[in-house]
Amino acid sequence: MSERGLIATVILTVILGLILWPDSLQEKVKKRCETYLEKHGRPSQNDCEKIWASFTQAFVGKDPCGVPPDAYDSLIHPVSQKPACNKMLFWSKTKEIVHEFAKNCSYVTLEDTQLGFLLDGLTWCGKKESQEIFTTGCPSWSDCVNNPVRSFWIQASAAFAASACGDVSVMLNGSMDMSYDPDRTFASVEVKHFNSSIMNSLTVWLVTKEGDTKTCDSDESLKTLQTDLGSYLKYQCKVVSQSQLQTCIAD
Ligand code: N1C
Repeated sequence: MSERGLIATVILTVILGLILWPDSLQEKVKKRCETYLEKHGRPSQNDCEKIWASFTQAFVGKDPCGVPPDAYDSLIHPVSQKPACNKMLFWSKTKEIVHEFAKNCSYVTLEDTQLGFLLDGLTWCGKKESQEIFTTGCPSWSDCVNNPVRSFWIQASAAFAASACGDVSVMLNGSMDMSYDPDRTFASVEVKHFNSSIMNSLTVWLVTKEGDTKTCDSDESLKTLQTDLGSYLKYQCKVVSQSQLQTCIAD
């Protein structure tokens, strides 16, 4: 075989290998864990092996519809980190734009914390009386309440919200009828865990697209948000268009 032919064969084999045998969940999480620690330093309790062990004990060997949020307590509590007061950013149905914004404007979302970073976008579940870990065929968000992925985000969101301090922001989707949807995690978990002894105010950024006529006053669901916040947390709301945000991100 010519040298060129050999190089082409090697490249083809590597590509095929990557397609047929993608990283296992453990490899993916381990790589992300190393990347995170390289960027943020290495506090000893945030050891990647230990994190993997407490993560898997939450769902391995269990029915994929039988993992309640508190199964993740021994993972979440030791890893919880110092909150970035006045820079914490929540979201609901605005994930993409929020993460662009957070990255460029030094806001901190749950996915910027170690556990959020490790598990964002991944799927996992176990099986009763088995040591296997599955990444396909797992129950979806609406299939059953106590599914491993949903329970993780509920518990991680609750802990993140409980640590929210100072002036806090949330980006809600102004293109939806109810930007504050009682069924989403922001309303059903996070607002309920805000702690008015460490948090001062919540600013809603109502993100609109061109042509949207939504204002802070015309969105009835925001009245519910104000009621849910109670009288100790200050509330304000501003409409911001996606293009304004994009300009801000570019700047
Ligand atoms: O249900 P949501 O939004 O209101 O949840 C978003 C809210 C944010 O403020 C986050 O702090 O809750 C937290 N959160 C995540 O950080 C997160 N990352 C990835 C909640 N869910 C998260 N996911 C996945 O997005 C999760 O699998 C779930 O299905 C969606 C929820 O997004 P949403 O409905 O837009």
